Amino acid sequence: MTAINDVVDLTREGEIAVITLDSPPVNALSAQLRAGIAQAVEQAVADDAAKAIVLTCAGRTFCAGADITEFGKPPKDPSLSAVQAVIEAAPKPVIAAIHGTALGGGLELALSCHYRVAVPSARCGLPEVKLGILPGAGGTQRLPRIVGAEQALEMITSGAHVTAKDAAAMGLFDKLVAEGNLREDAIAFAREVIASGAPLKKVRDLDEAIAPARGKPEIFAEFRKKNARKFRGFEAPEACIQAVEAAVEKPFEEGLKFERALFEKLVASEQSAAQRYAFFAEREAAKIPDIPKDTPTREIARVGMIGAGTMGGGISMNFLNAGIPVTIVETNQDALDRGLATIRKNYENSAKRGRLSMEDVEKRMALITPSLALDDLADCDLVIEAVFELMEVKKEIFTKLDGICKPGAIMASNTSYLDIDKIASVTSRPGDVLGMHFFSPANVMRLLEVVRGEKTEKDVVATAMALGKRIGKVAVCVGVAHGFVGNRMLSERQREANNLIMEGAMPWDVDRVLHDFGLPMGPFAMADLAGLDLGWTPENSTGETAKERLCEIDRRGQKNGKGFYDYDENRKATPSKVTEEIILDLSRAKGITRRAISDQEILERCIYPMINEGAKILQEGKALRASDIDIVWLTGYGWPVYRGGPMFYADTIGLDKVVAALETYAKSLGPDFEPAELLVRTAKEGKRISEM
Ligand code: T1G
Repeated sequence: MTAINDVVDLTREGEIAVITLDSPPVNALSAQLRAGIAQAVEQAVADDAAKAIVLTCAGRTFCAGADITEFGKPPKDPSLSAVQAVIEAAPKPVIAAIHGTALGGGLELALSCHYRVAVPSARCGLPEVKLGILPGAGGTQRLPRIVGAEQALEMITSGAHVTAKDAAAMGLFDKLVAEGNLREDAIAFAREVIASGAPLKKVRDLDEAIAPARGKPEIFAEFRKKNARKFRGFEAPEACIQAVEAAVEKPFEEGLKFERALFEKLVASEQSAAQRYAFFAEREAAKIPDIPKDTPTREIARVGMIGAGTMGGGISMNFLNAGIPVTIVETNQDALDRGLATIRKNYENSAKRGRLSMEDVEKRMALITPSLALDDLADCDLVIEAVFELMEVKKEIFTKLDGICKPGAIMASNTSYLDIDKIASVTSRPGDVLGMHFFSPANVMRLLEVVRGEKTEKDVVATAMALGKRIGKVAVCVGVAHGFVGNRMLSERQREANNLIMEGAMPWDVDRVLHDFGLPMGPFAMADLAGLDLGWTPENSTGETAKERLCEIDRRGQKNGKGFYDYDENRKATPSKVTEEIILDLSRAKGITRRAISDQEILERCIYPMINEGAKILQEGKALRASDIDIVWLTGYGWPVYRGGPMFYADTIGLDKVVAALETYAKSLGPDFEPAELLVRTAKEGKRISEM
C-alpha cells in the first residue's frame, strides 16, 4: 500500500489499482484530498500492472461534496476540475465505488469516472442549489448527458437525493453491488470491464440522452413556469436551468465554461453566503456548550400526547412517522374520534399523493393507543401536553402527571409562550420537565424549540434534542421567556404591523412588502389563515383593534370566506372595502392623521424590531447563539433562506444602518425602538451580530 498523503491511499489487488479516500467526517473534497486523488490516479496510470482503477472511500460515505469550509477563501490547487481532467485522461477504466451519499462535487467526481457502482443503500445528488450555487465541476454538463435534460433539471434545481435504485434506473450507476461488499464487488466489476474489452466511454462524450431536448426551448420555458412559485426570490435555480440549457445547446467545453462563469457569480453572492451560513447554523444548533455530545439520553419507547386537536394530532404524527407508539388522551370520545380521524385523513392524503402506501397508513394508525384517561400515560417515557394555553390549566395537568408518570418519564409542555419554570414548580420532579414547542402545522414545520427550564436536567435536554433529530425536526435549545425566541420576536413584528395600518398603511400593503421580501405570507394573510377569532369572544372583545372589529361582524378569516381579505371559492384573497372602512374608522377614533407610508418604512418597522428583540434575547442568554435565532426563523416561520435569518440579514444591511434606523424611529415612535445594548456595541466594534 502507498500512502499518497494523510487522506489518500493507493493499493493494488492483482491488476486492479484501488485508491481509498479517508477524510472524516464526510470525505469532503478538501485541497489535500483533491491533491491526493490526482497523484494517486497518475501513479496508478503509470503502473503498467494496473489495468483498471477503483476509487473508493473509507468511513461513512463517498465524497459528500466540495469542502464548504473552503468557500470564500482563496482557492487552492488542484481544483476539482483539474482532478477530473486527470481521471478523464486516464487510458484505463476508472470506476467510482459509492456508498453513503455521493453529493455535489462527490457525484461530479464520480461522473468524471468511466463507471459508477454503488451499494443499494447509497444515495446521490447535486444539492449545490441549497447553498445558493450550482454544480461547479461539470455536474450541469455531465448529468444531462446521462439522464437527459428534464431529469437533470429536476435533480439540479431541487438538490434532492436520489436512491441508488433510481440512480441505476437512470443509468447514473452502472451496477448495484452487495451491501457491505462494495470494495470486493467494485474490484470484480473492474475485472469484468477489462475482460469485456469495451472501449473507454467518457460521460462528456455522450449525446444520446440530451439530443431529444436540442432545439426545444419550450422544455425550459415550461420548467420555469411550473416552478416559478418555488423558485421565487432565489438566484441559483435560474442559473441551474441556464446551465442545463447550455449542456443541450453548446459543445461540452463551452458548456463547462458557461457553468464556471455562473458558479463564480453565485458563489460570491449574498444569497449563497446566507445559504452556506444557514447550512452550518443548522448543525451548530445541535451543540449545547454545557451538555457534552455523548451525554446519555433516556430511552423513548412510548410517547403520551395529551390533546388530539390540531397541535396534539400534528405532534403525534411526528412520532408515528418515526415508528414510535403514541398514547393519545382526550377528555371526551368525540374529541378523540375527531383527532384520530384527522390524523388518518392527513395520512390518506399523503397516500393519494404517492408519498405513503396505504399499508404505511395502517401501520402508523396501529401505533396509536387512544384513551380517555390520563392514567393510561403511566407507561410512557415522554408525555407532551397540548392543552389550552392557560397557566392554570397547564399547572393542573402537570400536577396530575406528577402522580401518574413513571419515575424517569419526561414531562413536556407544548406551550407557545408560558413560563416552563412555573409549570415545573407544581411537580415533585422539575428536573424532568421542559418545553417542546412545535410549530403549526406540527407534522410539517421542521422547528422544535426545546425550552430548557432552570431545573431541567441535562440528560432531559439532551434526550429532547436527540428525539427532535430522530423525528426529523431541527431542535433549537432556548431559554424561558415569554414567547421563547420565535414568538417573542414575532410579537414585535405584529405590534408594528398593527400600528402601521392605523397610521396609514393597509393590511395588503404590509403583506405585499413582507411577501416581496421573501416571507411566505404577511401577518394579515397569516391571521386570516389561522382564524381571526382565535382567543376572541364577543364578551372579551374591546373593539379597539381591526381584528376584533372584523370578528364582531363575523369576518373570521379564510374559515368563513372573509377576514382582512375577501376570499373567493378558491380562497383567492382580494382586499376588502369593509376592512378598509373599519381601519379608517379606527384611525379616526384614535385621533390619528393617516399618512402615506413607504414600503421601506413598512419593511424596516416590521423587521428591525425583530432584530432588536433577537439581540435582547442574546443579551439575556435566552438563546445560545445568534445563528440559533436565525434557524428558528428559517425553520419555523419560512424566513427566506437566501437572506440567512433576521440576524444574518442585519449584517447584510449593515448593523450600523440598522442601529441608526432604530434610533431614528425611537425619536418619532417611542422606546419600543431603542436599540439593544448588544446591537449598539457590536455595531460600534464593527463586528457581525450573526456571529455572536
Ligand atoms: N463540507 C464541509 N463539511 C461538511 C460538508 C461539506 N460538504 N458536509 C458535511 N459537513 C460536515 C458538517 O458540517 C458536520 O460537521 C459533519 O460534516 C456531519 O454533517 C464543486 C461546490 C453529507 C448528507 O451540500 O448534506 O460540492 O457539525 O451533521 O446529518 O459542485 O452533511 O460534525 O463539525 O450534516 O449525517 C455540496 C452537504 C457541496 C452536502 C451528512 N455538498 N452535506 O448528513 O451529518 S458544494 C453538500 C450534507 C459542492 C461542487 C460544489 C450532509 C450529509 P460537524 P451532518 P449528516
